[in-house]
Amino acid sequence: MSDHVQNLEDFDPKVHEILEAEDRRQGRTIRLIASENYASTAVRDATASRLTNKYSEGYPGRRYYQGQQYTDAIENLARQRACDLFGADHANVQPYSGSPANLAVYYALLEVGDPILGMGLPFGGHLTHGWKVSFSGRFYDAHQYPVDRQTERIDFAEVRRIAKDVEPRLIICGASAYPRTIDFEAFAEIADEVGAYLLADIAHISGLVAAGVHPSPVGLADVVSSTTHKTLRGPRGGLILCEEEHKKAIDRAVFPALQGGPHMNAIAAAAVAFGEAMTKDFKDYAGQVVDNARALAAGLESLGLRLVAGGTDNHLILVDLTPRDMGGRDAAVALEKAGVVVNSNSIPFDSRGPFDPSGIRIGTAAVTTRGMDADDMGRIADFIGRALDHLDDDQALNAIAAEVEEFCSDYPLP
Ligand code: DSN
Repeated sequence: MSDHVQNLEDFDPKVHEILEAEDRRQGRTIRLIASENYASTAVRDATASRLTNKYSEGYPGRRYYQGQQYTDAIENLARQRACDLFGADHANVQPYSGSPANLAVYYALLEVGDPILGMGLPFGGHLTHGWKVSFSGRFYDAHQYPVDRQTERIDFAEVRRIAKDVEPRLIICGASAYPRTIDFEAFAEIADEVGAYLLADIAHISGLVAAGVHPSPVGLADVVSSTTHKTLRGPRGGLILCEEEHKKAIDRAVFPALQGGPHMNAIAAAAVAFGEAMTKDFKDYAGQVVDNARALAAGLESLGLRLVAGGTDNHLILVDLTPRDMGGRDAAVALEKAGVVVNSNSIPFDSRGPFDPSGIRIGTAAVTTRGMDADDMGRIADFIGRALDHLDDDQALNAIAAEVEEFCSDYPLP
């Protein structure tokens, strides 16, 4: 057998060993990173398919290389399922991930230098919503809306005031760290009043939207962007949904303007994930994600922790550690030692810097996939509370990690 056809373990034991170790890490720890999930075996099978070998620049029926009988079939299926799942007119399933999807939307709708208005990164927005270090803050005249200082929720009077002032060509709603329901109707009204396009970036909540446990922006926003791997539980990838009117501009922006060959194996896996998301099991799953987030939020509050915006309506909780006199980074490092994996995160009006902010962000999409329920959230809150009480005590943190591993062994990875 030539080296080329040997399996991974035989050919490259080093890589194999690292991947096995990652599997064990994922299995023995509690995954609370709000943007992560566990894709199904079916999704991973499609990701590993031989479509990874194929180039297919263009779109179904109009490709630049031969041999597209099955790429066309798979991309058409993915597009149709995405449209059916979200009730959209058109879907582009080629973006490599969420940031390239947003870049394509900007490219399609704007000229360089146009004013845009998005949620500030420190208030829960994404880098690509106009933050200064991203293309969106450099190539456009980017303005940002905050959340209200008291309620830590979006203040639509303030969004409207800023929108009237800066007259953006595009308003971006959606967030990476906002625990409350997003009122897409209110954003659409403001966009309409100021003559702006509206982009809803639902990367975090697309699984909840697909399942009907969060309101949908489809039909309200001109364009909707998403990743496919967060609450939607697919492969890593991006998705753009739009009205018929923007279809040509969006498709041209993705290819040929910004991308070359689409990753057809990821598109096949996205088709599988869209199919999964149409099932009753997925609807039940998404409802449980929200129930679990509420249960975990209640558990954390009962430990005396302060939650940004007073709790959660979705899959995500932001904990403000300022009253505990600790930074988010120290907390995240200690939690990881205890087997609980989160990320440190800025909170609204954070007095600390982005590398060591005042909060941690917690999400329930992944633990719910493993089958954990609201009672289990009580156990998880307890692990978190004890780890935060023993920030510098490695022995105590190791002991919690052993308990976490035992707890996780009841919930095998998909
Ligand atoms: N990195 C993603 C998140 O964690 O929210 C956003 O791109």
